[in-house]
Amino acid sequence: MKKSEWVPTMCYQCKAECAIIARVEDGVLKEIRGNPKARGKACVKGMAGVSLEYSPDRLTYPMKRVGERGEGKFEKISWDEAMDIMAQKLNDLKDRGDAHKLTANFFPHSITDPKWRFLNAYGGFINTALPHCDSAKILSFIKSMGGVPNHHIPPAWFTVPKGGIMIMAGRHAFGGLEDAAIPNDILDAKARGAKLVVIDPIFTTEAAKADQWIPIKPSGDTAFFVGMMQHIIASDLYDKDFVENWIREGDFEKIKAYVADKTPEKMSEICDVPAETIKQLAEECAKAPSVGVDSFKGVMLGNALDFSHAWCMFLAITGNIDNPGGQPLPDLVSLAPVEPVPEGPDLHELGWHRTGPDRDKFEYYQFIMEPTWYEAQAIRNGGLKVLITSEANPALTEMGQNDWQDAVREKDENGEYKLELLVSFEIMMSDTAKHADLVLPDKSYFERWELLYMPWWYNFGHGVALRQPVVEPRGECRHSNEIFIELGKRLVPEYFQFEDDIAYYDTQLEALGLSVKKLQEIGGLWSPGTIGFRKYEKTGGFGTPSGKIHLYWEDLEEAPGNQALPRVDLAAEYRVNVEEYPFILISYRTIFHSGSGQWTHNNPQLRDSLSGQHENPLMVNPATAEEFGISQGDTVTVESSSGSLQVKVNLTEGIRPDCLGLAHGFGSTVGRVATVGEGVSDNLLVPDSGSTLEWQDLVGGESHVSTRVRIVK
Ligand SMILES: Nc1nc2c(c(=O)[nH]1)N[C@H]1C(S)=C(S)[C@@H](COP(=O)(O)OP(=O)(O)OC[C@H]3O[C@@H](n4cnc5c(=O)[nH]c(N)nc54)[C@H](O)[C@@H]3O)O[C@H]1N2
Ligand SMILES: Nc1nc2c(c(=O)[nH]1)N[C@H]1C(S)=C(S)[C@@H](COP(=O)(O)OP(=O)(O)OC[C@H]3O[C@@H](n4cnc5c(=O)[nH]c(N)nc54)[C@H](O)[C@@H]3O)O[C@H]1N2
Ligand code: SF4
Ligand SMILES: [Mo]
Repeated sequence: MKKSEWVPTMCYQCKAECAIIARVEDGVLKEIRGNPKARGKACVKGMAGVSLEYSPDRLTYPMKRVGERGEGKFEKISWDEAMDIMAQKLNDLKDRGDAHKLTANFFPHSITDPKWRFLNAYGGFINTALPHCDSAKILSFIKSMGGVPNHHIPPAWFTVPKGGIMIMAGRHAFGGLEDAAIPNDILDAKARGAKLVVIDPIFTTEAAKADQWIPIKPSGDTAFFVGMMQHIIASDLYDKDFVENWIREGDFEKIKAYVADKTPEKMSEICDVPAETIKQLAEECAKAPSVGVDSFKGVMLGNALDFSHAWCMFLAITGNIDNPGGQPLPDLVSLAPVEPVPEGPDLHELGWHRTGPDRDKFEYYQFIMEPTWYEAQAIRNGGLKVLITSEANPALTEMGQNDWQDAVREKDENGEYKLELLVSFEIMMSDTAKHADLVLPDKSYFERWELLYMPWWYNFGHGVALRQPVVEPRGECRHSNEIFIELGKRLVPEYFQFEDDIAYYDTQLEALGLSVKKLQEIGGLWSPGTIGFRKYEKTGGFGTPSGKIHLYWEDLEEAPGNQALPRVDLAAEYRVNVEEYPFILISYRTIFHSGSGQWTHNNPQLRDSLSGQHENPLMVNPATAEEFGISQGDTVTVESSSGSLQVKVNLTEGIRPDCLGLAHGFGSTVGRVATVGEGVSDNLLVPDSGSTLEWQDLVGGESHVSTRVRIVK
């Protein structure tokens, strides 16, 4: 009889990090399923994790670059040599007084991740795509409610009552998962009698399941929600109790005056949704027992901050905050600090903007900048000397991908690379690793310990979760956390007095009466067991200075364009090229792939043309195709102001005629599967932040989602 067991752990085939169970037979990983203790779902990527674990593309030993950057020529080295190269360079940088010129492009699994601790202790800083993807949203919730309810946490769909309304406004919840359980939670709520409304220029999988699909014009969401508010207030349908008791005195009057002339008819002209539809949904929302709104990347063109602001206003005037089916606020538990806690450098004092250069210019730019754009800039102006990437793929991640690659290869007058050291922790060779000086083989998520602590995450119920090794590591793989703890012991030992990662997590878990071992014994998942609705009633208010909800942002009166109240139409800022570039390119996610990364784009199961997604043809509406004389399967050239690419056409009614759609993340140039798979990188078309900086500063968003393009047959 073979020894077979199911081990609970946490998936990492995408950044949702769902709870899974892994079947291991005689030390070999065989099968993955959702963990029944966490509502039991794993998506297709999660189940394809076995292919990742045993992929022949896995990196298994450290390597040093021997050719030029980007050539992809490496030789095997020892971990000792790799550690020495890093320690020497970092010591040197610190001696020069330039510790803040270390940047790490990471994905932190916990707000107390050991890698992040190292950065704070050493004096470098983190630069990650993760919080910048919805920083406008986070900022809005902090300003309005004094809390961070909504990073990757949507409304708790499993709490929606009968008659409740679920609105996805630029949220592809069945494809860009935040938890594999969410699609089921939404469908279960529908089965209980809740209504699903999808506002999206694309007929997504959730639109197919929706009671109502509203194909909005991209970037029209602020106008849409403001139009609904006007109608609700004018019809005296707002939640008077909530408004009176919980909105700061004076703010509601300001909103009333602000929306007065923003009628559904007027807003309809901006968002291209009939006024009747705006009114109908407004009335339904005002009368429903609950309304939950979820949005993510869909708000990123143009009105990111304005939309997030309008979204908070809408929730507040309809009384949908911290109620079942509405917008939950986090019920935070804290881990114990590991003393002494490093403070991190004061970047503002160093003359830097929050996460980038030019503090003065970006006084009001409150967001985390697009990491790759910032990196390219900082390499060129001498602000970035050592870059370490882990679980990120900046060579393909973002708009202006080629500019990042060029900057990394740029040399000074002495023929030395301007970026002195580039280190890539990876599981497989990637386009980023191809440019690195050191390529370090990380342990996969089946091989390492990790404490996941993002208290507002949907999936772990506002608690902690344990990732544990289920199989032996491949080759010489070591976990990046182990490496950073070792570097910490060498470079900043006063902050790394604990023995190893387990000891670090044990200290943190003491605050919850847990340890790694205890957490393991109870199945790896712990939560306080409550979502805790209407906590503000018990605690006497919100985390804002007044304890009430702030909907008028007086501190932004002086910001460019006055951002104290949402601006409904920023079209002028982004429609500059409207005649030249008549279409809006929509980049969206698919259930089969994660980001731009190797983990799924190089997985044979997920790249299969029948059971996965092999390529990303361009979505074109048949009416548009007819106008241009384009047929199914044709290859067309798509051009933007910053680039062009050739792509196969897929005709579909499921997209607005003024939009073109492209699934994000394709375009890898390395790996056995990725290089034979078809597909193009949308980021070849998306201009980098630098080219849209002025309006980004105004709107607080990034141009990931929608770019102005044209078709050339
Ligand atoms: N499978 C998978 N899951 C993932 C990820 C992944 O790469 N793959 N990535 C994770 C990460 S990092 C993130 S940030 C989330 C992102 O999660 P989502 O934001 O839900 O993912 P996208 O598919 O990019 O969704 C954007 C949706 O907005 C629509 N849209 C575009 N412009 C507009 C607009 O102006 N208005 C409206 N109303 N809709 C618009 C698009 O058509 C698309 O359906 O997904 C996470 N989950
Ligand atoms: N055009 C366009 N661009 C976008 C977006 C979009 O919607 N459209 N979305 C943006 C958003 S919201 C985000 S968050 C960013 C995400 O962009 P990134 O943060 O760069 O993430 P990924 O592209 O998913 O790359 C993750 C990398 O980590 C590697 N990896 C996987 N597992 C491990 C591991 O265990 N250890 C190590 N060391 N490495 C591992 C993978 O192989 C992969 O190369 O992309 C952004 N870029
Ligand atoms: S959504 Fe799928 S791939 Fe992502 S963590 Fe969950 S199961 Fe894994
Ligand atoms: Mo993201």
